[in-house]
Amino acid sequence: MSYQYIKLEEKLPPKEYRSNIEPTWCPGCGDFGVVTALTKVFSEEQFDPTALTLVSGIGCSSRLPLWMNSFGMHTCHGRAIPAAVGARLAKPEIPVIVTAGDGDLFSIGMEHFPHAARKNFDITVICMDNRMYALTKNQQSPTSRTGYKGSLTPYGNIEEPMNIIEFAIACGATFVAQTYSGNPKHEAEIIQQAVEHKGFAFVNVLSPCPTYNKIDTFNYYKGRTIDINKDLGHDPTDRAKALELARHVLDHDNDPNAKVMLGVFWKEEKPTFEDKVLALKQKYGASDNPDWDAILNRYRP
Ligand SMILES: Cc1ncc(C[n+]2csc(CCOP(=O)(O)OP(=O)(O)O)c2C)c(N)n1
Ligand code: SF4
Repeated sequence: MSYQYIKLEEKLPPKEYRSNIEPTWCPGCGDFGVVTALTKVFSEEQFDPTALTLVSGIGCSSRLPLWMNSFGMHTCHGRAIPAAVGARLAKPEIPVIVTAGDGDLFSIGMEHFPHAARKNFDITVICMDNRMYALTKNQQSPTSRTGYKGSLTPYGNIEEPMNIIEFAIACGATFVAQTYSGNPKHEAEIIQQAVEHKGFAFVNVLSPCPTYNKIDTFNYYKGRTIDINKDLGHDPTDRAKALELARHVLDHDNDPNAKVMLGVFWKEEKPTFEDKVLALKQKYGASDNPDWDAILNRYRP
């Protein structure tokens, strides 16, 4: 018992998934890579633009749904996940994808992530991780490295960055991966796997901000990345190994010999929240068009 996505009978070219609004992002912004990857994936998956929802919060990255030909929700800062869950429950045959920043998802919006993950709603959450707040002009975020100099940390960030890969696995996400905007092929492959995954899928996209972040740049990542699945043979169904690798995902911040790990860390098959609701409905014969008056009358004095 499972919901199936609405699909087109034939593929649309990737460009058909772009809206006619010109992106206002700076030239060279890593977030462009996510737009390209998504249009490619939507075309491959034969998603119907009129049956597809992208949800974001607030931030440079969160503008993404504006550039796309699909339904889009630009919610309040940090509230993309609950809005996405609402859309998902209302129309479970429509794919729902969250596209937001590291600040939006892991700072102000943090409380939503663990509960959506453990309940295993069938949504894909894509974090465009530039390791700072860009829209508000360069403050440190939960993923900023120690020592990062932003507008509020002129002497360098005294905090340690949050390991969001380890966190996502611990929260119960059933698909956890990391990719990089400088590797479009890998990025599209990983996002496609996440979208096809039945359950809560989290993809962290390392997405440089050339305007403000002068450390976590395309140049920094060049030659530093390693594919944990192809190069290290990591089996994403091995939880102990997934957690062990995830523990070291930020080692490169302090160790020039450590690699930036890309790939699928963790994947497990579990019933989704929506499928459990469907099973209950079928078991107890619940109607999709109930007699609301009869139900309410039971509670009327
Ligand atoms: C309730 C609320 N608090 C604060 C802000 C200000 N604000 C807008 S975007 C943002 C951070 C954006 O950072 P991130 O999500 O990492 O996205 P980026 O701009 O880096 O892509 C903040 C603090 C806001 N818009 N609303
Ligand atoms: S400020 Fe940074 S994150 Fe925002 S659009 Fe420009 S390059 Fe992209």
